[in-house]
Amino acid sequence: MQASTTCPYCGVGCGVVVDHDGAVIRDVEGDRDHPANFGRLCVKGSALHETLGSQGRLTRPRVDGQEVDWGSALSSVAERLGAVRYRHGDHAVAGYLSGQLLTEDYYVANKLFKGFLGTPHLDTNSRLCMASAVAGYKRAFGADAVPCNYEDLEDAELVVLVGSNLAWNHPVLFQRLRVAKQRNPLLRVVVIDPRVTDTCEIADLYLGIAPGSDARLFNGLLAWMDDKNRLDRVYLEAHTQGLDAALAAARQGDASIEAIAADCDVDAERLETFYYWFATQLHVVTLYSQGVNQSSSGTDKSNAIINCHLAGGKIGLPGAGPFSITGQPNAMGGREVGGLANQLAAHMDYHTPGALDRVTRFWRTETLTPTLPEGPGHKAVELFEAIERGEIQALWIMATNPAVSLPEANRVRAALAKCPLVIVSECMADTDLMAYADIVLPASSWSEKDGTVTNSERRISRQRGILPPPGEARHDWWIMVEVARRMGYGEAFDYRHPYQIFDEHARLSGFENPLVAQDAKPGEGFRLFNISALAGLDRAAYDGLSPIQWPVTEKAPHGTARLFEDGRFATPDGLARLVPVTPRAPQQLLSESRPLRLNTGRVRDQWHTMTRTARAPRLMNHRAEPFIEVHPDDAHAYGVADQQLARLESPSGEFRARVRVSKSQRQGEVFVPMHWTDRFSGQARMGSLLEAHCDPVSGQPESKHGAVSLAPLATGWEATLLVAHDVAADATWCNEATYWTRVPLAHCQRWQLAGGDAGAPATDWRQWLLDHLHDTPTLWCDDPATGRLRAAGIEQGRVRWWLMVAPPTELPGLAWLDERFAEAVLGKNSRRRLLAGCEAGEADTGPTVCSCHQVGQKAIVAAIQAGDTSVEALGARLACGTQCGSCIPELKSLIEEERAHAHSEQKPEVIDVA
Ligand SMILES: Nc1nc2c(c(=O)[nH]1)N[C@H]1C(S)=C(S)[C@@H](COP(=O)(O)OP(=O)(O)OC[C@H]3O[C@@H](n4cnc5c(=O)[nH]c(N)nc54)[C@H](O)[C@@H]3O)O[C@H]1N2
Ligand SMILES: Nc1nc2c(c(=O)[nH]1)N[C@H]1C(S)=C(S)[C@@H](COP(=O)(O)OP(=O)(O)OC[C@H]3O[C@@H](n4cnc5c(=O)[nH]c(N)nc54)[C@H](O)[C@@H]3O)O[C@H]1N2
Ligand code: SF4
Ligand SMILES: [Mo]
Repeated sequence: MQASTTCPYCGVGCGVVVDHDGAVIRDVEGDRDHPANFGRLCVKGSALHETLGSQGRLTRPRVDGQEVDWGSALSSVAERLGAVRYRHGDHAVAGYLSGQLLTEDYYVANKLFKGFLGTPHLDTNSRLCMASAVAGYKRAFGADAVPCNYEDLEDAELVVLVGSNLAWNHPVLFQRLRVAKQRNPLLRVVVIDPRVTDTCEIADLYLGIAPGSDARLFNGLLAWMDDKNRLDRVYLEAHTQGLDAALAAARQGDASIEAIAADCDVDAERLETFYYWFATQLHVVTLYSQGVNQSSSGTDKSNAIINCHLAGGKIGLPGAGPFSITGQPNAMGGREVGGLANQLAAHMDYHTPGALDRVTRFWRTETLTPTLPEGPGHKAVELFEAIERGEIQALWIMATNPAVSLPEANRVRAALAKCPLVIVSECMADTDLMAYADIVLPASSWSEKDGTVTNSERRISRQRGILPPPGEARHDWWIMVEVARRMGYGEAFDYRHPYQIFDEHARLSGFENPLVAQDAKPGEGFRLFNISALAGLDRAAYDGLSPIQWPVTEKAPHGTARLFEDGRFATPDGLARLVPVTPRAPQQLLSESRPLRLNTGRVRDQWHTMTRTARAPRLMNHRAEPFIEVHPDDAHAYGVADQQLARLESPSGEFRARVRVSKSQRQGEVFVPMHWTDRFSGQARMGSLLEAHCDPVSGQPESKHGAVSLAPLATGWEATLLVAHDVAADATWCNEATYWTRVPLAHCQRWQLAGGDAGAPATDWRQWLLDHLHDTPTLWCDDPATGRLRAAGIEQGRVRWWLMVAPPTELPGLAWLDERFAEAVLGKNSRRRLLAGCEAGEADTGPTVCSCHQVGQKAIVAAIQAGDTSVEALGARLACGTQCGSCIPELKSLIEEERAHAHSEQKPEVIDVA
């Protein structure tokens, strides 16, 4: 059977067609009819079916560590929340949500916490993600509204990517842009990012700016446009306010190209080329993401960008606009229902005139004590500080993991440990957060839950429930509805299906909301977010809902592709605002003891804390271990080498990982992935390194600009241990390892270990095996001179474990070894070669580059050396890059690297100033 739904990962929001039998999803493919992806999927999307299954799922509620039935779990939640409210007041209760909840879940949570529990302290992980973009849009347009759509990227003459690694994090959009560029050779792409990323593959110009210098760069652009008479005076006059103040701020200090180039640490000629391109093209899209948002001046950075668009009239047209791309599948939906602590509901803030009264009447909370909270609640970082201070006594967390993803994560953990009541709604059994939960509620997951999500271009799509949830897992909205009932709010939460919640959400969006701002009667407030034409859908219509872009109103029943086409904005006077911006440096200060700028972000094949992507072994091969990317000069200066272990330190924590020396990194900066948690590695949580400095307007933490020291991690040995999945080992080896990381493979677990002190007596590995695996080796081969050793345990013909004591660079073909764990009885040949680790003639192909076809780096390099010097030739020989296309940038850079290698050691140039 086939069913169509939406991908649960990134904000591109691709349509997915699944092939299933009602119990298992056998395959997934891109939905050709979905306007976000037209049939394409990236590697994460196409591996979705490999991440499902009941293994590892939470299947029963737990209270104080005891499994209980739903009745008692829900009563415990209701009673304990009630007790905290009674003793400490409504404001002692808080919720922390996520852009991975569906809109219907989000709506119920917002209504329950703000409307009925009477607490404003409901925030979401979107605070760490989109808050600055939201604040920037609101300051400029009077509403949190993304003006553009995906076609605009294709229709543009210039696409500027600022702080976005589109190739890895929004791969399908990247592919759309690549195709658009092939079709229209005049379409230019500029990448502005301190790191040379795979996104640079399609860049005509790359500006490797100093971290945090974006506002200076865009201020400079505004001043330059004015100097060169490139402002759109007609547009400015008719549709905006604030130009003079914005220009005055932009001209502070020295606004010469040379001075700006020096502050941003880029070449002046390149900078001016960018300014020239931007100023002379009308159809410009600036797409920005976490390099802009995750900054202590993120809101100003986004307004500096928006200012330039307004000043050039480059907005409200096909192929033009400032486009904040969203990260999570439903970051937008959360913003729409009002899930951020400074929002009330449905694009109304607490201070929006008439909003409190309107929402009170709509939710019918006027007879309740308490009434709606009167002002905003704590934003994420403040929320956990309030927990630390003991002001918040009860916290309900849904679909996010603050113990990993917040800055000063160790402090967050201490606060959670102290909090008297922590309730966690989660799909997976084993996450870092579970240790802090008093009540654990098993939630249904993607492919099981029903509802809607909104993608980056305001497009609402259905996620459809296809399989039954495992065990007793329940939908998030259902869990909240049952708690609300037990607290006496049954009437207001009388939902039996998400379509009813969606209907109420749609009605609220249109409640006392005139279609045009100027038509507002007294007491009515205009909100751009309006989907009133979707109110009243019955279950069948809701189930069949096609993707549609808001606003969806009587005036625009088929949705709205682009906003502000008429030049009217959502401010009271209809004018957009240019905002004066004074650039500020990152708040985490570099010093002699913390000399390096810490950048953090994503890798292509992983999703956040890896609870889902680590279940698909093929997604683990691209970057199998946590890493520290460092410039060769810094590697030299700090005494670390490629593939060695190293550690980063800051006052709040430590991070241990493997070094990747790379010229794509600027000198003085290091990059680490955000994904690894204590489930997967000993000490590789980036959140523990960062200080919690936030943007003063949006409250978004500065997650991209830490300050750390770097040093080698000295150990006496390194080892790789493979263990069959069904060996009951409790990983005691982690306790004494200086470094460990776990990599799920298809048929075994791979453990990468390091320990001992340099120069200490050699480890007795036979004893080690006895202690940790309670086994003696069947095969053994060692070299006392070098300390290298390989051993394996075989039981009744089956491989149980395999050990190599040597650096992992000496690992023989892992894929072959993994396969051996699947052999019921090890063949004679396999047994003979087990320690060597490969079939004769079958060499290790290296780390995976193409995850779809499992093609490794070594195999690709060998093919390039043999003359396959184009992506097409590599595809023809090895099939790499021929399915989802996510690895094409990496293939190209391997080709480049080999070429550079051939022409002596040169920095690969991705820059071509046309
Ligand atoms: N594979 C994968 N894709 C994802 C996700 C995932 O976990 N994995 N998560 C999704 C989510 S929730 C999000 S929010 C998006 C994020 O998508 P992106 O924003 O593209 O992701 P990041 O890797 O966090 O950061 C982007 C870039 O910002 C750069 N940067 C750092 N500091 C600065 C600066 O000061 N100025 C500029 N201009 N750039 C800077 C970094 O070097 C990095 O390359 O990805 C979504 N897509
Ligand atoms: N240093 C640094 N820190 C960062 C970032 C960075 O770039 N650098 N990025 C920030 C950004 S942009 C983001 S979005 C956050 C992401 O950080 P988190 O939100 O903490 O990470 P996830 O792993 O996505 O957590 C989602 C959890 O919800 C569970 N889950 C999934 N679906 C459901 C569901 O339907 N219901 C329930 N109840 N649970 C579900 C998953 O198993 C998982 O445990 O990290 C932020 N932190
Ligand atoms: S681009 Fe994003 S939404 Fe599309 S398949 Fe990949 S992860 Fe899913
Ligand atoms: Mo995000």
